[in-house]
Amino acid sequence: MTTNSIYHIPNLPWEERPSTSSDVIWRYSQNPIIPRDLIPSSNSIFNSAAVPFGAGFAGVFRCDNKKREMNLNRGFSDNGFDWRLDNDPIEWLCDNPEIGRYQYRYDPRVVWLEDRYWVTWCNGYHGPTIGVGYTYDFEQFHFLENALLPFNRNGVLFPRRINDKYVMLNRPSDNGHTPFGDIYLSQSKDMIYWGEHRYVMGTRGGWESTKIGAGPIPIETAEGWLMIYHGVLTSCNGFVYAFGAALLDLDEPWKVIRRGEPYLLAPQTLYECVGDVPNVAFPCAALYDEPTQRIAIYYGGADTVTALAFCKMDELLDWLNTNG
Ligand code: BMA
Repeated sequence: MTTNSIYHIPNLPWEERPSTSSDVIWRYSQNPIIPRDLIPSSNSIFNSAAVPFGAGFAGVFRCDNKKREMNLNRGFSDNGFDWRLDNDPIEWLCDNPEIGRYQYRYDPRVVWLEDRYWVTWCNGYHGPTIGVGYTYDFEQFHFLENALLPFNRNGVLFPRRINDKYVMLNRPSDNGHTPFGDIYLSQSKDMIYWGEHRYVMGTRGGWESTKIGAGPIPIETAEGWLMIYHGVLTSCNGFVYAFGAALLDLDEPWKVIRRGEPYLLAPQTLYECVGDVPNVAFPCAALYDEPTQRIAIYYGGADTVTALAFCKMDELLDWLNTNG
């Protein structure tokens, strides 16, 4: 057992597995937790990240507005289920106007790392790349740099340095809807200059045959880093986004120890199958309470709403053993 305090969240949002289910993962019965119109400005609120903050929770939310601009809004919650979001997007403080200029921002991830909350997102800079910023207090947000050259998406930081380097999963892509994509990892001494790129894993058949991308911040366990990731298949009706899990080596996290063959969760409910982009379940955050083994996963449904799913770490590791 690690004693990392980031894995002690006694007030983690939780609902027991329904008696009718024997699946390793189950959806919250009151999904979606965030409707598309929670704030007056929003067209849709999805693919968003939550972290413990103070006595409750804070988050960075993907809010596409009614002009269909993609941007990031701040939110707070007492219980992790009911959220209050700002109607206006976060204004990022940035010393460099060339970098700070807004083109688009989406799919945020947030992690507590050493002394602050780091935020990464898909940032428009002559094409999609990975924006890196931070906040100490969810009041002021600082935009540091773009980590990588376009085109890249799904930049996800590990919650601690590994071998004295910051580590970021990412997914090289194209300027459009990207009909390919494997997960890579990049390393940095300072969060600005990224290199020592390593290949982590690529597409396989079925639900993850077209492209894959890291989802929530990886969770450290005694057996390895638990990486929840999305996988995409191309049907005759377009892309279908599901998510699954793999275990990465603790010291050399580009080495895959185990990888689940079936998906964990695929779009099957109305709010996952119907919306602005049908058939999308897209996870961006997972909260873990080690004493109870509980995991709460925040995911976007159909590029329209935000939903929650639950599982238990010990059961998920068993599932990876038997299904990997
Ligand atoms: C990806 C990203 C996600 C989105 C998904 C499905 O390329 O744009 O934000 O959820 O497509 O549209």
